[in-house]
Amino acid sequence: MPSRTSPPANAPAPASPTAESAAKPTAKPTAKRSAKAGSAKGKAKAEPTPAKAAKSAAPKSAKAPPKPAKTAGKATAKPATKPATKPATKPASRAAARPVPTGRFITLEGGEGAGKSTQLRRLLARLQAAGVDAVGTREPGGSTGAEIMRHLILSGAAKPLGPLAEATLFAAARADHLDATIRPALARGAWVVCDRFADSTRVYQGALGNVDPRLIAALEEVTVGETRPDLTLILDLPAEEGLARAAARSGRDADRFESEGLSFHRALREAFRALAMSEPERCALIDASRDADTVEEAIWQAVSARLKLPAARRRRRS
Ligand code: T5A
Repeated sequence: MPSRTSPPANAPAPASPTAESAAKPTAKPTAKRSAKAGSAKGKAKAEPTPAKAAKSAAPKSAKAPPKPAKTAGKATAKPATKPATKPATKPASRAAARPVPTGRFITLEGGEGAGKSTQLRRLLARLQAAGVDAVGTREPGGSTGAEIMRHLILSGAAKPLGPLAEATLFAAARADHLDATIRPALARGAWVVCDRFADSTRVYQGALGNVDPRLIAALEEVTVGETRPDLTLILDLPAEEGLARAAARSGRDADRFESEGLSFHRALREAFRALAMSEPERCALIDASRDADTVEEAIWQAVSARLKLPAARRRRRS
């Protein structure tokens, strides 16, 4: 378990007012997720699979079934002077309001080479050390079918068809990923950390590809539905830095989107920043130009402040 220290005192300030310092707890889980847990599809392997080892670490509380509602029978045993309706209805309504056990859904977004994959691994390790059953996954990909589509899209084979076709391909891959990997994990109470998600379609195909926003919204509605992220960490750094990092990485040629020009990547950064500003409750803008340890700590602060970690383990760490 990486036990990392606080950021150095001279660490640069967060990049914007919505950045990690805006630790406004928004801990409400995303509303009723239409989980298709337990389906045969749910057994499909996600890639990458860094979180397999964490399966047994699920906090008991996350899996505990809701307590049964108090029975209305008690009310009838009360003296006749007391109205029977109050005790009979109150426990029932409390039971109805009790949430179905569900995990949390965190997404990492940002431009090329921003450090999403690096930080996903680090966040998973910290969540697991905090006693959370945490699963790492990515887009495009994360399920058998979606990984096939990843290859198709990132090879550039679909580029001649245009951004609208690419948006639908990303959406189709996402639908499979949600059904096979994300929803089953959330339904069992796991936390899912995903490298890119629907915001990438909004930005790459929507904002930059000029695909009609109504189509982007409709695709999101149909594929994502209620499985919206509880927290989106947007890693922000100048496009030049991100591209330099991606290029310095050995053993890999530039893919379909990395090979776009600098102006594309600058516009990309601005679109992600605008997204963070437009949804501050869900999004935290993280200054990703700092060293990896400092970025990791900033992410951990944002996650701890906005989502409720298992209390006992969290106290032990501090
Ligand atoms: N896409 C995706 C769409 O257009 N629409 C969609 O709907 C979706 C879902 C996916 C592509 O698909 C597009 C967007 C993408 O172009 P990908 O291969 O998954 O392609 O690529 P990216 O998601 O862009 O991820 P990258 O692998 O390029 O970059 P990361 O994950 O952001 O960065 P990472 O962690 O691999 O780091 C890059 C290098 O920098 C170093 C790392 O060691 C590594 O060498 N690094 C740092 N160096 C200095 N300081 C730090 N803080 C560092 N952090 C990492």
